[in-house]
Amino acid sequence: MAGRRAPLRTIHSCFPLFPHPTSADTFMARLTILRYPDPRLHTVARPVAQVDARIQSLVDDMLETMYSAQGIGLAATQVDVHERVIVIDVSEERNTPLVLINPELVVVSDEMIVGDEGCLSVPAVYDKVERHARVTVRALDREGRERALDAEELLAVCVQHEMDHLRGKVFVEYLSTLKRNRIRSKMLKRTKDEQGE
Ligand code: K1U
Ligand code: ZN
Repeated sequence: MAGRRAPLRTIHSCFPLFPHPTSADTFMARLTILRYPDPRLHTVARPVAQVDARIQSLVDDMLETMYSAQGIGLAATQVDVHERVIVIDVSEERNTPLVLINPELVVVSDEMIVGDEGCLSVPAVYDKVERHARVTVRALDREGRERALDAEELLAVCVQHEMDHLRGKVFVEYLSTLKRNRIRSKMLKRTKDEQGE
């Protein structure tokens, strides 16, 4: 079937996605998460050229980092790697990891929702952001296979938040200048206090 592509498997948000290696299978490292207003958070990520052992190891380290920080998502930008890689797990049980490599939004709903967001790069700050209620994303998985993901509710919000990171955008940039400046000062003070401890 030269020239014809196999149909994409659609990932729905309610069933386990990609096997997640346990620490018995592979060594996973906890990475340092950049903190706002670090200018490296505004770097635009480049596409992954090949899903190889280096990228799989990055994915595993990002999952380890996300789980240990009790986040529901993490973009490679946040760990100072500027390639288009995202990990997400919005399951209650924390056992449904999602890996999105070179993600592209292919469909977004007209309906918008407003919800509270947080960010591991802006700890202890939560505020309301407007997002598309539903999105469809195409991406490669940890094995380099093309997938499509239909997402709604928290998963849709998280996908949009993480994809913003890949284009160098942090959620506080949706807030007013006044709020953003307050957050910037708070973060700088906290980092300074921690370094003085
Ligand atoms: O990208 C990140 O920094 C991770 C971020 C993802 C996210 C949370 C909430 C809405 C959109 C995207 C977090 O995991 S923040 C911490 C967290 O677990 C959380 C915060 C608020 C609501 C739900 C979860
Ligand atoms: Zn974030």
